[in-house]
Amino acid sequence: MKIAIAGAGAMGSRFGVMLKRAGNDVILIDSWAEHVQTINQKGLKIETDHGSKQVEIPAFLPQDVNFQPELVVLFTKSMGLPKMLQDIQPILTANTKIVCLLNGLGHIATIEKYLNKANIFMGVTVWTATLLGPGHVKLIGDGGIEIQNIEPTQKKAAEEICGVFDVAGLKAKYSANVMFSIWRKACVNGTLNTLCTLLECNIAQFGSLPQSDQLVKQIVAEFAAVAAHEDVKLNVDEVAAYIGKLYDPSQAGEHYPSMYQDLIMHHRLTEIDYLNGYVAQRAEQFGLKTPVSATLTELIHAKESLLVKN
Ligand code: NAD
Ligand code: AOT
Repeated sequence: MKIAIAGAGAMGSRFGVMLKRAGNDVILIDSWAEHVQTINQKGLKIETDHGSKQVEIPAFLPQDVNFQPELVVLFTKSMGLPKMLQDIQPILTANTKIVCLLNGLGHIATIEKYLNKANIFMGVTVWTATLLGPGHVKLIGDGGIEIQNIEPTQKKAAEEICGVFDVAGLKAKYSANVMFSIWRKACVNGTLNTLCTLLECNIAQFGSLPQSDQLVKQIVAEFAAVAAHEDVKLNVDEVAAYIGKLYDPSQAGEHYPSMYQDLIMHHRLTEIDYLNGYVAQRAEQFGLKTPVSATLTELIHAKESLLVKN
């Protein structure tokens, strides 16, 4: 299948490498010129549990792409999504399918401004990846994907996309309720990404703190209250238990969340406004109180003011 990865940082590189290895015709699209140039000149350098490797995979700046993909996999950060959707308009046809696996809330409304519902497939992933520098990523650990069509007639197409990912070893499953999956993953990120970034620790270190259970439950309860107003039912204890299992080093314990990578490692802006910030903002619209999410959002923005270079 002809596949374009739109946003080829840590996760886009992982998906690009695995889909190409399975025999697909894959290109990477990214607006970071040094990254694109390094990949084209030296290959993409990947660090795995079995050592280091160079993978040849064509990379393009958005304005230079001359390729008509059957499938586009979106992997920008949330803030970069509208610009990427705008930039790839020239390569999309009426039949191009787009899969969005970004973390965060509110992306469907953004994507619907650029594409028909029938072409949009939403999902979440628990794969992880780390960007070490231009053209250089670390891909360790195991993962999975859940995907669903958002237009009821497109179930078969969603199952076919799951098949393409699955054959590539990406462990994809059709989700019967992707909005639930998206909200539950947002709870993972709204707790672990935000708190590991403020506390400057990895997931296992956070999980070992005496405060971890109570903090997670408070945040998940706020997410659940807002989710209920969007017709998604989250069970706070079930979601907190799901998060608690990730502390184990055999799960995601050794992972430094992408928000930590952005702010602490690279002094870049974070996705907070699409996680706790989204919840705090929607709560206000619904007349709900979510003080923990509101304060965490302000704390991350304050830390961005201290660390992000202009
Ligand atoms: P990333 O930051 O690695 O890549 C996103 C974009 O940022 C790319 O376009 C990349 O080129 C650009 N970028 C990165 N460093 C740059 C630099 N120094 N200068 C200029 N541009 C730079 O993002 P990611 O971690 O792959 O995340 C993509 C999406 O997947 C996000 O929504 C994230 O929350 C989600 N996600 C990430 C992980 C993870 O482990 N990283 C896991 C699950 C979901
Ligand atoms: C993660 N991490 O989603 C994935 O880093 O943004 C991220 C992310 C799966 C399980 C636990 C954490």
